Amino acid sequence: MVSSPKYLSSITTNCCGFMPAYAYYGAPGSGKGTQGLLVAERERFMHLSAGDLLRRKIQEGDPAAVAVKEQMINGELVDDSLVQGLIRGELIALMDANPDAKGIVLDGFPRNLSQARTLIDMLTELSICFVGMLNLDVAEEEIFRRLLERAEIEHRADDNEVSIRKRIAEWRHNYEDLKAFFSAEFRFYNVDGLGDREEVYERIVKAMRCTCRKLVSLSK
Ligand code: B4P
Repeated sequence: MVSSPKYLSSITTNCCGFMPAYAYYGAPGSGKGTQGLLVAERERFMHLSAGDLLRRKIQEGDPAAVAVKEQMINGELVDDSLVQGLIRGELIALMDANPDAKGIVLDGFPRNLSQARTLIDMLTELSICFVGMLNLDVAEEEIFRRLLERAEIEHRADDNEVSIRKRIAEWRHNYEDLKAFFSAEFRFYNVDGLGDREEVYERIVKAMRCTCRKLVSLSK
């Protein structure tokens, strides 16, 4: 079933009028980008992908981004301060360009504790209401299947076996820290990412609404 537009519109009200923000997390190939784009298209959310932003900056010839190109290809996280600076600039530009947006999905940011803390400060400063993090859970065999399939179509330099293994290890390494941080102060949900895109989409939207209801009941 495809959700009707504005399925999530009540969330804005529940955030006391502030723009709601969600972070999508997960191993590479778990579907963060795919689902972020769907929510953006169907619910009038903005979608900010850290990976896409870095790739765009490299293409534009931004020297700091070009300098980390090899790290990205190798499947390593790039410098926190670089990503944080880029995310902040893009967030401000997106908000200026989309005054009617209903919310924002941060895809692939934060990926560690330091980025998580910076994000909360950044959003507070920009009067954005952080609601919670959704982790997309997908078995390792399926991750390899998806990314090796994508490699044949899109030829992304980091979609090779060695890099995929490193990216999965990085996700595992930071998972517990992020889960503990967001569970304690905000919300953290595991969402089953197996199944077709529509099935996963339904689960995501349900989790987003559920996360928000908890926020409201907490504030009462
Ligand atoms: P990303 O661009 O975020 O790459 P990724 O983790 O591999 O996820 P991606 O978005 O591509 O995949 P998705 O889960 O959407 O990051 C790339 C690199 O940038 C990092 O390794 C790092 O170097 C750097 N970086 C990014 N963020 C950073 C940060 N915060 N700090 C430091 N460095 C950072 O999956 C997409 C694939 O799965 C597609 O092929 C899609 O068709 C398929 N798919 C999705 N849902 C499916 C479904 N339900 N069924 C079948 N296939 C599905």
